[in-house]
Amino acid sequence: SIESQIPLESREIWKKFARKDIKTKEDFEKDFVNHVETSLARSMYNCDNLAAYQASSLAIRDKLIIKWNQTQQTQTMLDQKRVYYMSFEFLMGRAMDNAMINTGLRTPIKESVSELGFSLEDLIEEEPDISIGNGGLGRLAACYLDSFATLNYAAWGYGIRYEYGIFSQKIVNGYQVEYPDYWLTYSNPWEIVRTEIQYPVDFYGYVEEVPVYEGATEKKKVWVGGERVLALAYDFPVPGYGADANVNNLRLWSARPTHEFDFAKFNSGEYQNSVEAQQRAESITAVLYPNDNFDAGKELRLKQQYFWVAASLHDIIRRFKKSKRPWREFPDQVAIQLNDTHPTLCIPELQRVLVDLEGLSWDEAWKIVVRTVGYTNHTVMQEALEKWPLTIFQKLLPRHLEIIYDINFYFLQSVSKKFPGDNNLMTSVSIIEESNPKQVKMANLAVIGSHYVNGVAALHSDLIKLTIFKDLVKVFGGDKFGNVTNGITPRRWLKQANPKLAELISSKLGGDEYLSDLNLLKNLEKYLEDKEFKSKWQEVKTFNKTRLSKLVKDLTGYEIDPTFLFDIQVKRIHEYKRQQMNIFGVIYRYLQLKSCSPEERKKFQPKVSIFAGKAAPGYYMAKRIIKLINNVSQVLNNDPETREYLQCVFIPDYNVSKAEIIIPASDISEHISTAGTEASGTSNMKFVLNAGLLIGTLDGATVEIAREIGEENVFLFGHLSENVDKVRASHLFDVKLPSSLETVFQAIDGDVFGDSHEFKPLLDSIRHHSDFYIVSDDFNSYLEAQRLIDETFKGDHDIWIRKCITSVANMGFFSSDRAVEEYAEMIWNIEPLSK
Ligand code: T68
Repeated sequence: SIESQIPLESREIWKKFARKDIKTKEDFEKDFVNHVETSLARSMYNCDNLAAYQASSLAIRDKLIIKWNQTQQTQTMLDQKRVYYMSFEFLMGRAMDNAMINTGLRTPIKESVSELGFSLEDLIEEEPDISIGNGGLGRLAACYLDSFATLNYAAWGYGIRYEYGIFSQKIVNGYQVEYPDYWLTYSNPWEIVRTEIQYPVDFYGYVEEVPVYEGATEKKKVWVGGERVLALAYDFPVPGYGADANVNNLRLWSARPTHEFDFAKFNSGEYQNSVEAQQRAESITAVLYPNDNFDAGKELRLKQQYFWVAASLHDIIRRFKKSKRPWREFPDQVAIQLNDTHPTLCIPELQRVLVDLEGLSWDEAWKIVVRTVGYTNHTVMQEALEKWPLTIFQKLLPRHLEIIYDINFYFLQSVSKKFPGDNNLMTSVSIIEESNPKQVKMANLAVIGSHYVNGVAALHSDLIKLTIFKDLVKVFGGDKFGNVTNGITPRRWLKQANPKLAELISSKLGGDEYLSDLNLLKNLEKYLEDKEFKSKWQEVKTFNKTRLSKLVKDLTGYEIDPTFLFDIQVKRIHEYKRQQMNIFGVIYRYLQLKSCSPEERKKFQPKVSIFAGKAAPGYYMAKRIIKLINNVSQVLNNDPETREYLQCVFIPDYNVSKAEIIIPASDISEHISTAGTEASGTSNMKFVLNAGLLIGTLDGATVEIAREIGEENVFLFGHLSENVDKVRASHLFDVKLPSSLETVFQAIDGDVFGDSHEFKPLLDSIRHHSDFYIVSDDFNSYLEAQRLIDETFKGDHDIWIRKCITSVANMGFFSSDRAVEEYAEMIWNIEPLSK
């Protein structure tokens, strides 16, 4: 039973007035008006869309909280193992629509809202995205939270409540301009501040030797922090899918100054600094670093990481201690999953707490740490692997650095026993890189300090064993390394993003069950010959393309034609993702059209190339790519000779809620990274699930998508991952452009798309700087795949639709429910909560 301070005789009254669940329209309306009048201090005379959105959210949130409380009570009572998903980023998108869908209340609330004088669609538009993430990694975490709750796992997310999420992007004269994303402007009805949950977190200071107990001669090391801040908890309810589903928790930490501070430790010179530092406390959680797949190595980022890790572990340990179990049972009660290396400090921090504070022996503690922690890797690219200069580490976390040295010492000792004299191996597996400056290699620490390491798609998981972790595989054996292919939640990425398709599918499959058992989609194959079904399928696509056209008009002013083939590439802008190759392809097509007679042009499949995505503010090349896309758009969309056949648009400020409109509208989407560079990709899954086909390289999860839906349904091209090194080496000193690409470059050099100087670095990186991403090698094969797409799309349209239906029918594997179940079974060793 759960402890309570309420005397038994008082409990009846509590029960009598326990908050009732929203069941009917009337319940909702009552709560809505109540929130307008009290929580918002407004009335029917000054309730605008924003207030109505907030009141609706508060009413729905109340409902979630009731369930949330029940879920937490059940979890505490059952005292089963819990999972803590540590992610530095959660790209949640909007909460309200999702909450209505998952609880099954969307239809009654829509009616209520309309009876109250509003349109639900308008209210949904009032909600800012929760964009505290960069891209795939953050969105993956959000999909997994949805699956945890839906599948009834006792699993929490832990992250940071950044006040500024990923910047919002405007396009000015074709250039990206960044604006701050202050998503908390109108307060956030979805969060609950837990003023009672605050933990101190220390930084800087020094390490001291003190007696193990008072008066003892034996000494132990302890850390005396120099600067202290408070971590304050904010909770976000995460509803599972289904009327009776659980509501899980996402806990985000916010930094606050503290007043209990040991000034005595400081001389007067440091006093000033320490007070200033106090005032700077809040800056720790002020802003999300806007880089994806790149390690910027800034001290403030390490500070963010420790702040978050220390607060989360404190919380986890407090909860564990309530059960009064011995420490050795910690790994039976707690699983901690590291979403990339960002939370790797969990390893030395847990070791520190166990040894320095709880008095366990080093070996006992280390066993517990390793059994508790699992690590997910999301990249093989060198520039994305986190490394911290020892100097920064030493200053900020002096005791942790010592612990890391000790971890490394014992580890290397065991390595040298097994592989005596193999110095190269020792250098490669060491946590410390003997570079100048010396650095802590977080990926090595993560592998050494966890019991299992997984990649995020089959190809990627094989690659990490052959590249960055090759030598660690020698030491630990291959069994420590495995794969969990990423997945996406069909609740948001089908039902919410594409209600028309979801409805059509439900009508055939006899209900919504497929949304929680995605393999049921397989039954759609029965309708491959059903004419009426196929024509409805086409209607849905046209509806979604029209919906996107409206958005494009609103955001860019360009009018695109829904009868064109929609060819879409939306993701962070990165050279390895090769948006440059896509735009070169568009230019090639344009030049072809220009050189044709008007009669010949009519043979072309009309097409619009749609781009969206943010470039990291400091990523010069990525920003040039955006500028080129915008310049090309301007030329193409204003060329009366060709615009009936080819258009191009760049949609500004790509985010989750825009993705929900963009993805369902695709005929073709592009996943064209240099083979071996994209760990998985997840938008590839979203596009296929929304009845679009892919053009792609054999990279990341696209390999498995082709396996599941049939290679004949994917337009594959380009060099294979195993050949990329060889291809690269072949033009280390001299790149030969194919004539197709040469023509494109000539047009750009000839100022056809504006001042060519702006694009010179982009072209030079290919023609003069050895073309690292092998654009020149893959270009013709890419054009050939595009030609095949045109031919297929223009040909018998029934064939196209059958491909789409077959593809959707075979997407069951890519549900995040499947992915989460694999983690639970293979890595966490937990079962869903028994109800
Ligand atoms: C992505 N990684 C992978 N990183 O690129 C993508 N990096 O292939 C994969 O599908 C996805 O993770 C999910 O597994 C990222 O999104 C980042 O955003 C990131 C952020 C900070 C530092 C480094």
